Amino acid sequence: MPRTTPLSDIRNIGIIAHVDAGKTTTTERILYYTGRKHTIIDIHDTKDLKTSTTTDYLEQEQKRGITIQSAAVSAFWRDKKINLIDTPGHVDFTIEVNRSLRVLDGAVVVFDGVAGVEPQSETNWRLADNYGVPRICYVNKMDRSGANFVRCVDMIKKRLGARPLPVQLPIGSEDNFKGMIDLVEMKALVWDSDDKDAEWRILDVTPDLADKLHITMPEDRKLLAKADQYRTELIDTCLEQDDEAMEAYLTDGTLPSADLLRKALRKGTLNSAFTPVLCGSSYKNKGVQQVLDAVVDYLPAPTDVPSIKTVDADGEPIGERKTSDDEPFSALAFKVINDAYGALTFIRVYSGVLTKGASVQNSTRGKREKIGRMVEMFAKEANPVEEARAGDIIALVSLADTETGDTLCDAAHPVVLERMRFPDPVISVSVKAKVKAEQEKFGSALGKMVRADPSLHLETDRETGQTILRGMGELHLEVTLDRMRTEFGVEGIMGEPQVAYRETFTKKLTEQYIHKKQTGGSGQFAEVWIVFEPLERSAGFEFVDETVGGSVPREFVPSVEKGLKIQKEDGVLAHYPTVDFRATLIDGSFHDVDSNALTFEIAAKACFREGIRKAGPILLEPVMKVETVTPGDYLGDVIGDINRRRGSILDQLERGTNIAVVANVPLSEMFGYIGQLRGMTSGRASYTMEFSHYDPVPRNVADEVIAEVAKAKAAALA
Ligand SMILES: Nc1nc2c(ncn2[C@@H]2O[C@H](COP(=O)(O)OP(=O)(O)OP(=O)(O)O)[C@@H](O)[C@H]2O)c(=O)[nH]1
Ligand SMILES: [Mg+2]
Repeated sequence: MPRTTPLSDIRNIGIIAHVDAGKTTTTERILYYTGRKHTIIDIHDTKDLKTSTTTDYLEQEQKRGITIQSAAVSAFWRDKKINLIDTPGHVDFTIEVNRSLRVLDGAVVVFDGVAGVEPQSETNWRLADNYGVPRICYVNKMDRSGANFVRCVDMIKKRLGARPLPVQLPIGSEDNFKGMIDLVEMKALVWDSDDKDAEWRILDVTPDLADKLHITMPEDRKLLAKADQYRTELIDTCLEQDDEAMEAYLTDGTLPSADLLRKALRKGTLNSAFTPVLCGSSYKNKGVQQVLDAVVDYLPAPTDVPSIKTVDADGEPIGERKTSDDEPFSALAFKVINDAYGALTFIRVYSGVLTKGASVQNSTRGKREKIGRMVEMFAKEANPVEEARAGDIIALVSLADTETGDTLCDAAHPVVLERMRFPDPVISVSVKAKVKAEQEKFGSALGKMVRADPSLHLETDRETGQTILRGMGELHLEVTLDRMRTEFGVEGIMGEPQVAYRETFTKKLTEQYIHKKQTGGSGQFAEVWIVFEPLERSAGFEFVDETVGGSVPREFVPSVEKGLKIQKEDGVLAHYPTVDFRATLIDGSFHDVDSNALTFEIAAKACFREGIRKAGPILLEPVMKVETVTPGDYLGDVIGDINRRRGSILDQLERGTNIAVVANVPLSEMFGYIGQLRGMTSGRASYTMEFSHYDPVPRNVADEVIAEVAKAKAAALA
């Protein structure tokens, strides 16, 4: 089967932004204007679950009115095939933006015309920088009260350190937003109604435009009066991209044609010399078709971006694979989901052709995969396809071993493609099935959720045996459990975030214990002498036998060790495990009849309990290495807050326009940090943390912890 859409006619793009900027609203319009659907559903009409937008089809998305997982759709515009991924803006689901940007060629960055550049737009912008994704900016919500195009462009420059280049100017704003001046054609596009089917009129940009259209706000009129100035800036910037046009302009003042300008805009966008900025109101159906034009005109086809890098076992680049049907097959699995069709593995094909029934190599895992059903996804709808070619994004049904981030390739020409990077989960809770009988079903569903989401981690707590789920934030964990209910029919419950304390002691001492009991005829007897000494942090537990002359018979020494091992797990202060010490058995005595393995085990346990109580026992707590990235304005507040959390500052580093504060902070003080940090910095700071080491808990804090554990124990026994 020959190729149906030439590679140059494909646009693989993502829509990225801060939460609520209007990505899904815009996507919904794109599908309408390209004829992929006949009605438009608005976000606020989906809460009763009776209807949903095309891309926010999950129950959790409908109810909360936010996007949680990215969804792929495709549409044709001016004979170009646009494959589009609508991504979430909430920080907890950042993995979805991350993996989308990894496989997309270009992006539309949406801004709320009132709020401008928000934290998640900043984070996503940097992600796009990392992946080298060319983008265009769309200042949406121009109809909202307080919308300000110029301020937004200014923030793109200052906060993102980008070079924004307006290719449109809004005509009016708020209630009086009428359309925009197309600075490339130098024409005014004017809508007379908010109706989704309203056509725009095309007017000349004349000095009386503002009067004619009843634009009254001074700011809006001022901007229109500057149209020529903006047009000049556009032309000058475009000429930088085109030597010939520059030459013509300099010799006889020839102004470049609109077509020439568009070509230069495309070139400059692809090499990230600048970022074109458009404006509109998706909700009021103004400017969306123009965004589609810009996607076609300025964003890259798969062949316009650098070839995908291939890497060695250490992830170091060793070569590249050209985007072409004629190269051997290679693709990257960037997402696995579980749905009605079973496990679906989304892949982006970088080279070659994949046909149904083929056998390919998973070069990341060294396994073979047989390609069964292949589908093109349209949000939740799967449409079977027979083959996929370079540049395509499709899903494979029921692969055996392929996980997110794996490379699939022609076994005769194996390559591993550049890896994906995942964020580290920072919050953990214990989880279990609501109904005990469903624990197994719960476990298997949880396994599937974790497989689909690399920003979730699952582990079993060694001490409590509890299942611990780690994720990006509370919403992330909450949504994960709720999706298990709707997608796998099993309900779970979540515990409070917990800190794993430990115990140790500070003094070396020798303890003697005699276990002696006389019950009727037979008795129990064992005597042990044990030296307890503290060791350095992380040394764990050591047992040494130094007895001589059979004071403790050889066969009973392991019983002493066993007794200590059991007892040390139940520390003398608050029942936490005791760590970092050595116990040396130096002496003892026995009775021919009354001594046995059990009596020595009992004696060792008691010896530990009695001894450690006198050895200056202390509580240890996990300390996290925390890195908080904040704009300089909030540095003082951030540091003050870390100090209040018993933290110690290790370092301050420059991070672009921000400062990274590196500190050690006890884990117990980190609960609720994200909320406090966001509040303190208007949401502009972020943090990550990882385990560093255990440290003694200060006396007053330890007393509280010990009292609390005692209270909980008492409550459990009552
Ligand atoms: N006034 C106005 N409201 C808009 C516009 N575009 C979107 N909205 C509203 O903004 C809210 C959020 O829109 P969404 O499309 O869900 O935003 P999103 O960027 O997809 O949000 P997330 O996916 O959760 O990050 C909804 O209530 C929309 O109706 C606009 O142009 N004007
Ligand atoms: Mg959305």
